[in-house]
Amino acid sequence: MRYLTAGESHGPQLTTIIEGLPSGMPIAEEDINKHLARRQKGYGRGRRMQIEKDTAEITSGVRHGKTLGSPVAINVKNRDWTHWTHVMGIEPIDEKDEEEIKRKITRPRPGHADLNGGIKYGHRDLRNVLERSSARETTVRVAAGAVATKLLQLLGIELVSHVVEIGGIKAKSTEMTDIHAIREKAEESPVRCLDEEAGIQMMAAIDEAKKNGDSLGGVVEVIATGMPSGVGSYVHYDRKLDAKIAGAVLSINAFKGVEFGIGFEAARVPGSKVHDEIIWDEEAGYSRKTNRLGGFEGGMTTGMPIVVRGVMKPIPTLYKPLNSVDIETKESFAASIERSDACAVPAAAVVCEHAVAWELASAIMDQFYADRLDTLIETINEQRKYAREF
Ligand code: EPS
Repeated sequence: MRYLTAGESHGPQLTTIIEGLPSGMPIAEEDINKHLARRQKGYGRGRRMQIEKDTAEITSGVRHGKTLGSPVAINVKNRDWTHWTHVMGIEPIDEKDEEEIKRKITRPRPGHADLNGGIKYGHRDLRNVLERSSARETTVRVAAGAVATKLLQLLGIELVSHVVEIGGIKAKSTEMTDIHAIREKAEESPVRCLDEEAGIQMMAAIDEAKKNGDSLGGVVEVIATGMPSGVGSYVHYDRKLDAKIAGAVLSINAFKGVEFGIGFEAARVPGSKVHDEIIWDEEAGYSRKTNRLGGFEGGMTTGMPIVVRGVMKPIPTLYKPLNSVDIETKESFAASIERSDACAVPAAAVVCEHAVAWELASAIMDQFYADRLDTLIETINEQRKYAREF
C-alpha cells in the first residue's frame, strides 16, 4: 500500500491518493472527517484553525460506501485560499505585477526549511518553499491515516494517542490499560493529556509561552492494540517494522526523536529490567509479562500493545524574533511573523497516531496481501490462531 500527498498551505486544496487498499472495505467521508476535526483541535493553536474546517471529499476508488480496489483520492479544500488566490495563483503573471502579487519572501525563518529549501531548488522567493514545508500537509496525512485506521479497525486493531509532555511538564504515567477509556480521557482534555493536573499546568505553560512570543514542544505517545504477532521481519534491515514506524514518526513536521516502550531508559538499566518475560495460556496464546519493549522484538510485532513516543520541537515560527539574514541584501534582521501556533503538540499527537496507523496497515497489506477485505480478514484470523497454538 502506498500514498502520495500534494498541496500547498495556502493553495486551493490538499490531495492524497491511496493505492493498494483491498476491495469491499466500507469507508465514508465521515470516517475521515472525525479525525480531521481531532487534528484541528488542541490548546495553543493559532488563528488559521479558526478559518479552516477540514472536510474530506472522496473523488475516486469508492462506490456506494465501499472501496473498489482502485486508487482512492481524497481532497481537502483550504478555506484560507480565498485570501491567497492572487499570491498563490496557478496562472503565470506579468513581470510588472510580480512585486505586488507575489509578496516575495526573502527572509528565511530560523528552524524552518526556508533557507535550505531555497538554496536546494533555486527559489529566491522563499514562499515557494514554505508553502509546501508547512505542517498544513499533515491534514492529508491524517486523511490517509484515517483510511488506514478504518482498515485496522475492521481487523480488530485500535489506536489511541495522547500527550505525555509539553514544555518540560510531564504527565504522570497512566494506570489505564483499556484503550477505549484512554481515548475518551484524551479527547476530553484540551491538551490530550490523561493526567488532568499536568494538563492544567501544560495549558498555563502554553499561555506563558504565548505571552512571551515563544513556542513549546513536547512528547506524544501512540498505543496500538490487536496487532497480530510477527508483522515485519528480522531477516533484512528494511523489513523491520519498528524502523519503518520510526521513519514515519520522524517525517512529521518538527519531530526530532522517537522511542518505543521504555525507550531511552533502556540505556540506563540492566537487561533484566528491559526484556519482557514470555508467558502462554490457552486463550491468549503467547504474551509477555511486561511490555517494556513496546510491542517489538527483532523488528517484528510481539502481539503486545505497540507503544511509540515522538518528540516534537517547539514550532520555529516565533513572535519573539530570532536573527536571520535577508537573502537579497545579506543584511541581518530580526525575523517576525503574523500568526502561528504557540503549541501544536496535541494536534501532532493525532498526526502521529495516523502516521503509525498507516505503517501498521501498510505492513499488514505487505505481509498478508489480499485483493478483498473478506479474504484479508480470514487470513489474519488464521495467522492469529496459528500463532496462539504454535
Ligand atoms: C504552519 C503555520 C500556520 C499553521 C499551520 C502550520 O499556518 P499559517 O501560515 O497559515 O498561519 O496554522 O498549520 C495548519 C495550517 C494546519 O492545518 O495545521 C507552518 O508553518 O507549518
